[in-house]
Amino acid sequence: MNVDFKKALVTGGAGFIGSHLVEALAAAGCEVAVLDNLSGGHLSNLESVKSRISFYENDIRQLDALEQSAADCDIIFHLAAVVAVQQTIDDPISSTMVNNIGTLNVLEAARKTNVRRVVLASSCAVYGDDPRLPKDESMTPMPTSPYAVHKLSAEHYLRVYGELFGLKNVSLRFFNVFGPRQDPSSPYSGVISIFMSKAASHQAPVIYGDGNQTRDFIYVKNVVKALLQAGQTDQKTGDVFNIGSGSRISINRLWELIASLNGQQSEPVYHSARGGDILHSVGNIDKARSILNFTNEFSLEQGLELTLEWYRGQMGEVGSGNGEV
Ligand code: UD2
Repeated sequence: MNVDFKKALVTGGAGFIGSHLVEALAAAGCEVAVLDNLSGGHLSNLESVKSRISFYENDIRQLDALEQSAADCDIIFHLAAVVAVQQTIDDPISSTMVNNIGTLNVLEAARKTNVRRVVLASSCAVYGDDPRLPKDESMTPMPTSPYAVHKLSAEHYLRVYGELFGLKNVSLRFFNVFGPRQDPSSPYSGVISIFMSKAASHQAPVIYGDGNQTRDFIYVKNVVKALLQAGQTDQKTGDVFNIGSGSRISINRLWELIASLNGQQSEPVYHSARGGDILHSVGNIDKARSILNFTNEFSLEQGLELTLEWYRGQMGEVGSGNGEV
């Protein structure tokens, strides 16, 4: 995909979503700076582009480091964050320093270095457990975790910087993103990463509750396309967009799909429902469709197939001592 900016900074660019974005930017001929403190990201995620990017091992809590890496950039994609919701509950103060002060630093760095645009990775978590479906951007957000508060307030900081300083910006509320490089190692990791690593080693997964709960899963490369399109939208500064597939499937069905792609017959093990889980979630993506021309190029099944292939490859590498899964 062509882009109309020459140099981009990606905060959190060594992470799961960030590294896919960095690859796409480099493929589009864009000069890319990556700032990442490697707390969740890995340099190995950037292996295929390492000779074509400038990497800064730094923290978004350091304004001077951000200013240095933002120099000459036309745009900042701000993805760096404490993304584990539980971590923001266990340690709200230090996670706020990263997610909120860090975001303010990104905006200040943009202002001071004359970066023209910022795109923020926000989250469907801002909707909280409002039972109305699908979630659309006109609903009043009702965060239920520090993480969701961080993302909502970050959206507002962007809007305010647009109004006060003319900094063009857009926030994208991602639904449940999945794909290669997503870390399956914590009980709070995305369900697809956990199911994939089980499938790759032919083990049965655990399903919490009856498995009829539903989610809107979106393949990471569809998210990258949304980020690139959002980076080129001027007319909607300060606006927010849902980025999902626009449809939902149950966790039971999800495992059936993965098991069948893997030629596996393992029955899941059922445990009691996870405290605080919402039952259903799906985003209305009409606004992104009409304003950002957003479409899901990869279907759920295609995404699952590509993801399974990657996790299987990682298992092979683990066997030979090189993998991270
Ligand atoms: C996401 C966030 C969560 C919180 C929530 C707010 C992630 C990974 N999780 O949770 O922290 O912000 O949104 O709405 O970003 N499940 C299983 N077996 C497993 C793992 C999960 O059955 O091994 C279930 C889980 O109980 C849930 C569903 O799968 O019902 C999806 O879980 P998830 O953690 O991937 O995503 P979600 O939307 O519940």
